[in-house]
Amino acid sequence: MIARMATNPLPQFPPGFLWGVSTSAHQIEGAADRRGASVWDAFTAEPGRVKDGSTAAVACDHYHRYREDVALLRDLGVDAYRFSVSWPRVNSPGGLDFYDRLVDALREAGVRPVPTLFHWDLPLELDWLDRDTASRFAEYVSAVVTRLGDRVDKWITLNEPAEHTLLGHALGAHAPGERLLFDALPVAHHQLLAHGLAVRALRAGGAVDIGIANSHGPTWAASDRPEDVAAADFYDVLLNRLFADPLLLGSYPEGIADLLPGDVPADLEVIAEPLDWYGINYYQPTKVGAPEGAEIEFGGLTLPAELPFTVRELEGYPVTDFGWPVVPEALTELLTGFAERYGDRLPPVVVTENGCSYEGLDDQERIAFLDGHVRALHRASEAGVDVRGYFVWSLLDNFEWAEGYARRFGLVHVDRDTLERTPKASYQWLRDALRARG
Ligand code: IFM
Repeated sequence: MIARMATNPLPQFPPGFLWGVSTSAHQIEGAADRRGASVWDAFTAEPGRVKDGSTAAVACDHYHRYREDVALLRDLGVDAYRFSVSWPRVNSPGGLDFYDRLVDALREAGVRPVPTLFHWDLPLELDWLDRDTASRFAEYVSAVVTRLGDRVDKWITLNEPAEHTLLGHALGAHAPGERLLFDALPVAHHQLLAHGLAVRALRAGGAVDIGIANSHGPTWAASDRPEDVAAADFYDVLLNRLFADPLLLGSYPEGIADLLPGDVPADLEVIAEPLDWYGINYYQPTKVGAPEGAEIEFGGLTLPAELPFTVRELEGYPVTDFGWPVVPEALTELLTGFAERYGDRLPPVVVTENGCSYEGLDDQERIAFLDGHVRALHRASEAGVDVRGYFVWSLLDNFEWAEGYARRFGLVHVDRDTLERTPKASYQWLRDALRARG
């Protein structure tokens, strides 16, 4: 049981540090009748794919209620709002008009818009196994920057290509529901290529402040046994280095490039376009051990026996309602480890997502979680990591992918029947803390 928190002021970060909150289009917008279908619409339509059988057709109806949500952001006092642009909506007539209105409303409210250009809702007719999807992405990005670039000055290309690859294409737990295991590697490569092409398209459109939101977490070996250490190292490659090395070092971890299609050295030049900042989504560390020769169930996933590792329960930490361990100090470890590994190739870092799922309006556990992670981030900053921002996931309770609406990550409660928004204790805490910072 986590004790009730006192509202301490937030630690002091260097000037210009951005406080923000994050959401994504498919998880909050609704208005599915005003956009084309995405892989997630097809996936949720298949019985048994989403735990509570729900879909995101209405979600939080943010499409129609965005003014109310912008007012919540203004009252919260955040500097920036990270949302995503729905590619299938942009492909539909008038689709960009919505983002035009949203960006204007945010600017009027004094909140900086920070769009993410892909957060998993791939147009249904496209497939990341197909290399051409990367070029299609760059065309779509050009259309978005042409329309919004006069009012948006901070951009994110992709959200968590690791999860989209691993959960969506390797393990089949997310859309498009493919279970290709290591044959999913081209999906990672094509997303990274799409990222590089998008950076070029954004710069050609005048953008100057470009990053990505990659998910990362420390990997802890289950023991010092060489087989556990080797398994943990392999997992670290899959979750962390496969997605960071090409961007920051211009190379893939050993052994990966041979498994990829196309002219990989030429693609790596595109992928490694310099970034203005590097976004990290952090939730938890993972304990990894040697394979045990049997299928295992972990965190709602079925991990096949042929994987060269197993994921183990991390004991001795409090857990969120989702069962995720709460380990703020692993955020410090992650960031100092990144600074060590990538040195001066690592641009300034922004935590583009961090948050937790808990029930209830008096969400003291969320306050403790956020407070602990902000302090862990501050320790990384004091240790010399150039940290420039922190975004809470999420503003609203929303559609948590294969979990449906059962997991509540919001600072603001959303009633599933009426869609009424009610700020939680954590919203008040963050608002007061942001005000107290002066
Ligand atoms: O809801 C997701 C988000 O879409 C991507 N990062 C993790 C969050 C919580 O699972």
